Amino acid sequence: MKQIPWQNKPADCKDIMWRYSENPIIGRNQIPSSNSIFNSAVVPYKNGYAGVFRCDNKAVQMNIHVGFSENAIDWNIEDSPIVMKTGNTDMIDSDYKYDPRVVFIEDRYWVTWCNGYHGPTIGIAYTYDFKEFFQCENAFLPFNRNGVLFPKKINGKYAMLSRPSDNGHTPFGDIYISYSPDMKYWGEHRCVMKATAFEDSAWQCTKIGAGPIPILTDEGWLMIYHGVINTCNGFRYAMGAAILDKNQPDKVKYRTQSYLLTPQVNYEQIGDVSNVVFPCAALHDIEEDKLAVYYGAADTVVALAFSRISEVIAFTKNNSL
Ligand code: BMA
Repeated sequence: MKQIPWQNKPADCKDIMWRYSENPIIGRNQIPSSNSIFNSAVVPYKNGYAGVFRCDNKAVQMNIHVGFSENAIDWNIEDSPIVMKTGNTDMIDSDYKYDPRVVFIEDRYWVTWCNGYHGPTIGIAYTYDFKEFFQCENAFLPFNRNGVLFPKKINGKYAMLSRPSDNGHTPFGDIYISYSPDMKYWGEHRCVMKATAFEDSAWQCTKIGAGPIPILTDEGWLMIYHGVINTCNGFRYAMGAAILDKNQPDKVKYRTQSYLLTPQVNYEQIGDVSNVVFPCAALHDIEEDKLAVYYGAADTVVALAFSRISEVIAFTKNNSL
C-alpha cells in the first residue's frame, strides 16, 4: 500500500485538522499559462497519483488540466487544458470548466466539474489513463455547482451530490443527491442538508457544498463540505464534515456545528478571492487512520491539511447540530 502524504499533528495543536507545514503545495504560477491553480482533485493512479487541476489562465479563463505526481505533493501539471472527446453524447459544449472532482468507480476514473453551458452546471467525463477524456451529457440543468460522485453505486445506481445555484455569486445553496442508472439520466433528487440558521452555526449559514468524494466508514459516508457565511467583507468559506447513512445517503446522521478549518493563515486569507478554503479531494488510509485533504486557498493556490479519520468522526458526532 503506498503512503499518502502525512505529517503528525504538531504537539501544540489543539485542532482536529492541521495544515501541511510546506503549504501551499502548488503555486499560482506553477505552469507558464496560469494565473492561479486551486480547487483541484487528486487520486491514486498506478504507482503514484494523478490529478485534475483547476487552472485559470492569464486571461482568467477557467479550465481543467491533468497532472501527475509520485508523492501527491510535488506535481507536474500540463500547461494546456484537457481536450475532451465525445463520450455518451456529441453535445460537449463548454464555455468554461472549474472545480473538478475525480473518482474511480468500477473500471474507470470519472471527472465531474462545473461546466459552462448557458451558465454553470455539472459536467461529467471519464478516462482510463488520464490521457484521453470522454465527455458525457451534463448531469443537470443549469444552474448547479459542486457535483460530487460517490465512489461506488448505491442500491445499484450511481449517486451524485450537487448544489443547485444561480448564474452569479449564489447567495444561497443546499446539498442535494441524485441517482443515475447509466451516468446519463439523473433523477430521484433528494435534499441532503441545508445551510444552517445564523444563530445555530454561522460559518455555514449562507450556503454549503460537497467537497471531496465521500469516504465510506463504519459510521456511514464521511462527507467533507464547505460552508459559507456572508460578512460585511463578502463571502468567507470554511470546511466542515457530515456523516451520511450508508444505504440512504440523503439521511444525515451527524453534522459539525463547529468548523474543521477556516481561513486563518496568509495564503488562505490573502489571494485573488480572500478568505476561502475550498476542499475538492482527499486521500485516505483507513488502516493507518490518516486523512489528507486538498483544498484551494483564496482561489489562488492548492494547500493540504491532515487529520485522523477517527478524530473527524468523533468530532462530527460530538459536535453534531
Ligand atoms: C464559488 C466557486 C469556487 C470559488 C468560490 C469562492 O462560487 O466559484 O470556485 O472557490 O466561489 O470564490
